[in-house]
Amino acid sequence: VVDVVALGESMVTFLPSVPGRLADVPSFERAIGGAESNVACVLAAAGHAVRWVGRVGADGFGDHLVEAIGAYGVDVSAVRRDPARPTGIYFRTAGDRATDAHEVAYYRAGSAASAMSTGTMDLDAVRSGRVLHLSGITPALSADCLGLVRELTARRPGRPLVSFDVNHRPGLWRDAGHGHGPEVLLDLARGADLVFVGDDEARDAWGLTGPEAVRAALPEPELLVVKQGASGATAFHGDRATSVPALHVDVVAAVGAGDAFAAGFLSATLRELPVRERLRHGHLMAAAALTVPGDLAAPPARDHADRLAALDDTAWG
Ligand code: KDG
Repeated sequence: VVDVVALGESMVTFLPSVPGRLADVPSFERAIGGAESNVACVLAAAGHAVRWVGRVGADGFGDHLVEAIGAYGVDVSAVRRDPARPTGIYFRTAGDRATDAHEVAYYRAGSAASAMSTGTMDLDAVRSGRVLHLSGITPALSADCLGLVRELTARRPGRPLVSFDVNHRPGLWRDAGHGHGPEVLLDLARGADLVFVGDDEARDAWGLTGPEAVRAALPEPELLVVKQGASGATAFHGDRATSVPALHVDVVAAVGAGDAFAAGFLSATLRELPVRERLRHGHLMAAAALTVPGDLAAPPARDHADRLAALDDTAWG
């Protein structure tokens, strides 16, 4: 039995050789990106049975994604290849250490993944896990992708536990003619069982300030995790709230940290650990991702992470 199925667009990512404006970077190093497959890779590295479902082109970049994600131990057998559309790619600059202000240039409009729909995906494979992990990036890609995510977040008996990371990408929604991002994302989040959202996203998208305001607007999910950047995260479980401070690390690049956090929280959720330890596993995985330039870092081994997560509050204070 698959623990987690993650569905979404993965892209070949190009990381800059030097800091500075995109216009000035002379060369880039190839890596892999994609919020949902990042979650899948971290979960697989942490010892879970994971499947990533997506669409890539019948091209070399598609081959690379399937091979690289597969090499993490993620099942890629349900990934579809599109002979007519390319694999999405993106370039980014190195963030300013203090503000993490960086540029991102996507080349993904009309990509193979933007043609994900209820008709082009194997829905049995998509629903084959205990958990289905989705994000708010997919519905921004096209009307078909939005339709697919609506179908997967519809509350139906027997569906997997639906995990949804809001991942608001204003740049993608600005170009999308099929919906207003903030409204669509709130609506989709209401259909999920477990929701991750950053307090900055909730403020910018929904005008909500502070974790309690987010919970008041999103009472439906059984678990709601509001990430508060460097200061920590708060999980609402029913009407109980649990907050855990984040680890203080020397940040190299924040990209991928939210995905690693989700993977750590999901891993501990699958193992039915207490909510406080789920948050700590999220922070531990995020700390690993924060300290490397790419999206993905090798996560701490499970027994090591368990020991760290079980330390008392004075260690985590
Ligand atoms: O969370 C990291 C992702 O943002 C990155 O890999 C690219 O999936 C991506 C996106 O659509 O922004």
